[in-house]
Amino acid sequence: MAAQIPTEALKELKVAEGTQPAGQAGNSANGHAEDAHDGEDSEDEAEEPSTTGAAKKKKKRKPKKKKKAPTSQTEPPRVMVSQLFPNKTYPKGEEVEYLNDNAYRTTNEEKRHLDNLNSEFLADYREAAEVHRQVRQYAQKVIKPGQTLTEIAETIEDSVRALTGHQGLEEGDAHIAGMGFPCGLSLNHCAAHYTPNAGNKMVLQQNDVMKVDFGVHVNGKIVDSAFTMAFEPKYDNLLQAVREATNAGVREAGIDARVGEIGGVIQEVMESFEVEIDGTTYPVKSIRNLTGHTILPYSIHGTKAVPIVKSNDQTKMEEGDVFAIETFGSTGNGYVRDDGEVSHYAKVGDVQHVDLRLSSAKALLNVINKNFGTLPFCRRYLDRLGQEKYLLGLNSLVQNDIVEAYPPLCDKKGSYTAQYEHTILIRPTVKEVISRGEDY
Ligand SMILES: [Co+2]
Repeated sequence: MAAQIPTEALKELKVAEGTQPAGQAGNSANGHAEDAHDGEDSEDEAEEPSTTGAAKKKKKRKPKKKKKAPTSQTEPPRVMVSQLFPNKTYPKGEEVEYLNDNAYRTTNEEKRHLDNLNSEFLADYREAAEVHRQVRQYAQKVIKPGQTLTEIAETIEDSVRALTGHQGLEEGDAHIAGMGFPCGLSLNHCAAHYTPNAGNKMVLQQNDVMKVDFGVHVNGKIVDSAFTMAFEPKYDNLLQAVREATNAGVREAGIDARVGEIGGVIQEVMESFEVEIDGTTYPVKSIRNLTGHTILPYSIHGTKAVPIVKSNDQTKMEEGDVFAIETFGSTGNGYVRDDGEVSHYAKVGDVQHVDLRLSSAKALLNVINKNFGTLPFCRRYLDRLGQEKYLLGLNSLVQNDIVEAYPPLCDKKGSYTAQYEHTILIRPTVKEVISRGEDY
């Protein structure tokens, strides 16, 4: 889920505008990102059924990998991930060792001890990440033009709830595990925070570019990860630019890294690409008022931002931080505005007591507290809890700054935008790209 920079703050940060020349940094960076990714896949996720003659003859042979690969998952996915990986032996994400001044951390006793203290936190995060991977890989297989956005959102959300084992229909259940935030399905010039509300009949088209951005949480540990789907090869360069920009951001992240500099590297990679769509060539621009962000327990947007353009923000990444590294590329202005009907909301964390005069607002706040707390939700989630005629109450909670509305964020009409996003843990000993998969 994207974080947005207010226009005033953007001016203060003196972010760089316009395209940068295609630099070497971008190219070499891309190579590294690919290498790291490939290595990880074969190590942690690839399942290699050995089919040598000798192995076949034996009636029983020991599985090559100690981890059970998720081959017994169903289609659609309905088997709890906790059953596929007993005793919480969830797959690791991509572990990347720290460099230079921080290289000592890999083997340092004190850092390893600190890391061990977090084993429950890690298990929750790895479970949520495995749910995300299994659901998104199924989604990538079955989502096709001709389906309604409502169908697509429900395919993803029903699968997430089944794999976490929490349907979220009883009070408090969605708080244990389930959707970390609503499944965003933003099309074309819209970059983020669009999901259908009740009655939406929109159908995915062959020519569409769709950002699929959903969160999975286990005990409040939210995995925030997104990808882009397109069905026409003309968009390939746009998607590649953004995928590589996100990988560059993931690679640059680490203890003591300054977020403004990471933004510069992301921008350089992103803006080294151009894309030809229907006979017109467009430079790919980083969307300068969208950012990555820290993630806190039950809170999708922490206090630190990771810009996707060069900026003078000197904020450092620190041990223990969890970051969503997300980048957005656009063929339009590289700037988004609020546009259209709101679907996404979240209760504000540090809200002081307000005397609500509207009884429907009071009742709705009670429902939000008991089901979502500060986790983002959408109107469809209120519908499935049986809530009716709640808009007046919901708007009142927004007016009173108790609930924040997250309207769709769109670039100029006719443009195309893409997004890729990973969640990374800045562990004491190592950086873990928790949401890394074979797909992205
Ligand atoms: Co996000």
